[in-house]
Amino acid sequence: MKKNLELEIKRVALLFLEKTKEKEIQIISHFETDGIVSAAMMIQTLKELDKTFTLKIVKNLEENFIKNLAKNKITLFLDLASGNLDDIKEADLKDVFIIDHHEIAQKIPENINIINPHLYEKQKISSSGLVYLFSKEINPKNKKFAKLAILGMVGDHLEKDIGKINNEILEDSEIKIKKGLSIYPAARPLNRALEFSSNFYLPGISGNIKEILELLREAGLTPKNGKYKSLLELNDEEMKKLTKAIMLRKPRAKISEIIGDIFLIKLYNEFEDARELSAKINACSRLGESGVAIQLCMEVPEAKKRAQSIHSKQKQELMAGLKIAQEMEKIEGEGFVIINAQEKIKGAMIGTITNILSNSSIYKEETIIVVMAYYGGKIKISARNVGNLGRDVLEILNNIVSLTGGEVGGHEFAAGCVIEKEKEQEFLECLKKNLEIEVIKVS
Ligand SMILES: [Mn+2]
Repeated sequence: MKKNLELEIKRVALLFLEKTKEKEIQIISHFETDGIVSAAMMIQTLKELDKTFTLKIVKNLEENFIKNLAKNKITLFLDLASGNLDDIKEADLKDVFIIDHHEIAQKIPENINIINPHLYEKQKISSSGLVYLFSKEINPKNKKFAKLAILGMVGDHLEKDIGKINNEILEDSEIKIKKGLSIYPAARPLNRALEFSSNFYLPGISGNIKEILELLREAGLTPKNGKYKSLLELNDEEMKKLTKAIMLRKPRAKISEIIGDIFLIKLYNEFEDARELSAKINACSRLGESGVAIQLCMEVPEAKKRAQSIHSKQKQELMAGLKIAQEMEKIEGEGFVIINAQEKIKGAMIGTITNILSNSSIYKEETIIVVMAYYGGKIKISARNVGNLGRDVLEILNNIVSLTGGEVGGHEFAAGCVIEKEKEQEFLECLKKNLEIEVIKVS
């Protein structure tokens, strides 16, 4: 018999309350937005129930970490663990609960209660969405957390395909939705946002300051005291004009990529773009300050400034890294460019930098951009196609890593890998060969 996700949440919530009557809970959650938001909702739910708990935020779940967890407590995993069922079984933990939306890789052991949409009609829902429904089941008053569930949904990029459950959560939440261009960062002056957008590519316009100013003028937007409005400050009329100007110029651009919903979430009594909040949370976590990220979600007064300054510092570092990437010597060929930044740019940043470069007009469409940088004792590599056109970069990286060793992830127009440091030259040689061979083939 096929069970229903919502009924299962109800059953597991009741069981959880029963099991935790006299036992301490240890919560383990993931360090990015979805996990942080899940943890923030869960600890507030448990506090109100007067439960005793501990919380650990981790980047990934390792076998040794699982082994060392306290056996006598109730263990609750959020936004992770679906792929670690064998390790959890080995660790001999007594009572385990998992609320997660990642693929289930192994057989579910008997003592594990798992809430995971993959077991049902596969709805796209974030872990925070599941935690939200779980919390609301425990106490209907927890409806107040709905905005956090939406933040987690945006953090996991699930906002383009909102299903039935997410729609219900949206209805519970008091958030504002601004329809229109989905430029990010939406809070930056438009000329700057169009120049350095990490999600929005318009051939001939993105990154091209002269064209951007011309486009803004056509849309009737002029700077006031030398400053353009941000996307969030546009009124409906201005948004329409700007959208029209962009569409007229580039009829080839996909509408779904250009227009979307911007979710504005009220934290500390101010509405803020969920993507920006998510970036703040991730900036804190990456700096090892997950505690600040959680406090931000709980609207603890001290956390607001701290998160803001961490995020600003990270943005400055990103801009500096982008400048280095643009100015340094590159390996360029027909249809590709390789930037081997080594220690000059932080490995954690190259994904975003590669995104921005591929969304600018520096390189023509179909160009493959590969950025490499040292990352701990290893090398991190990020590859993109300008304009989401051209060869499958995931396949290219897979081919090379099958020779050099390493781990690959991503999809056809955006992929990345991590390799050992001593493989740097071998990787570069293989990459060049791979990219050049294709040119000979097509010409
Ligand atoms: Mn997630």
